[in-house]
Amino acid sequence: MAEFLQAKDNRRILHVDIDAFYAQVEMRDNPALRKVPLGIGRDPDLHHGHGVIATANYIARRAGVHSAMGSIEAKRACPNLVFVAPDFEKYRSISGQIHQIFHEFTDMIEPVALDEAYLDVTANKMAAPTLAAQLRHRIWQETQLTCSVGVSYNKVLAKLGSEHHKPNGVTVIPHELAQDFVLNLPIKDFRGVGKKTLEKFEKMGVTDGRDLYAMSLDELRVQFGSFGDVLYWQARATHFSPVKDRSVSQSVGKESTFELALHDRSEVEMTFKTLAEKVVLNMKKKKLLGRTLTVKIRDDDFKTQTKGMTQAVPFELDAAFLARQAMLIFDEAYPDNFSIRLLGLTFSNIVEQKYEAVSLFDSL
Ligand code: TTP
Ligand code: MG
Repeated sequence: MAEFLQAKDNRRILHVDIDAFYAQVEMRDNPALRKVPLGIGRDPDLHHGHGVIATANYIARRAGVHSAMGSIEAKRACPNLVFVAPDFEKYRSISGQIHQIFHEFTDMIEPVALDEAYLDVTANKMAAPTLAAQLRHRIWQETQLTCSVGVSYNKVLAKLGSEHHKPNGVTVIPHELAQDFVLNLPIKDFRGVGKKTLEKFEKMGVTDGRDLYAMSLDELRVQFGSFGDVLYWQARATHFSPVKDRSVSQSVGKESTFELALHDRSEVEMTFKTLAEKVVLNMKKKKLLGRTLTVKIRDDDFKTQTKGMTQAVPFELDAAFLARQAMLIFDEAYPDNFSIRLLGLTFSNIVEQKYEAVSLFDSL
């Protein structure tokens, strides 16, 4: 069955990941940093021992410095480590540049992080490895940054590919090599295998893809529940998750129409609350945020008004707050008597929550 499914998957997917992103940007902008071990984070000596390493250049990595390590620990591992505080504004703007380049190749893009995305290039006539080379060239041309790219027929294999020859490499995993590639993969490299799963596998004597392949689906389900299925199919180089194209989502909204026109302000208020709750739920499900909120009102004479509010930072996904904003606009448009046939609430200028998640590291 696995072989049959594999043969059906004719997609062409790239996974792109910038090498040591924040560190590479800082080395680009200050060449003196290229020859020293560099950690992006606050110097613990200047900040009362506080700070976390966001990333490190390859010189520092060889000394044992890595992402999410405390700055003190990093300094202990690498005493001459040079610290540079992160500049998120800069990284965000470079990320925007890179995502624009992605659009030269396809509109089916799933951003994963500021420096990382899946691209489905199935519709592009050119061969996928050629596209990978062109993409790397374009990114270098525009940003003077190197990246690694994995090319294959599913997302898991494309990601494994981009990790395979890091930094500054391309790895193509075509159908005929995929099964072998996965069989030889250390068990720790499979998607979703963290510390706990790894310990469990160690006890079971499972060390690589070949050992995993030998396990039955039932056995894997008993050990890992539904994650067992994921492992079973990964060992067979099969994974059908599509590239989730979030760039097409230009707006997320909801409208209500009324057979019997509304004349009562409290009914309007209640409707906006319900609409806001639905829109918020939908935005949360899709992990999106919006910078523009548009309120739509149509009355009995079919006069339709739309009013938008745009902010520099995305709106908080708080239904009560959004409903209040909508009411401000409504009260301005209809201070007295009214007869309302339609109310709507829509977010546009959509951004991914993941992009904003970078601010989690703002407190470094
Ligand atoms: P990664 O792509 O995971 O790491 P990287 O680009 O630094 O290194 P490489 O891809 O070559 O392995 O993450 C991208 C950026 O996200 C990274 O430069 C810094 C930031 N980041 C953190 O702030 N904290 C973290 O724990 C991780 C993993 C990344
Ligand atoms: Mg990276």
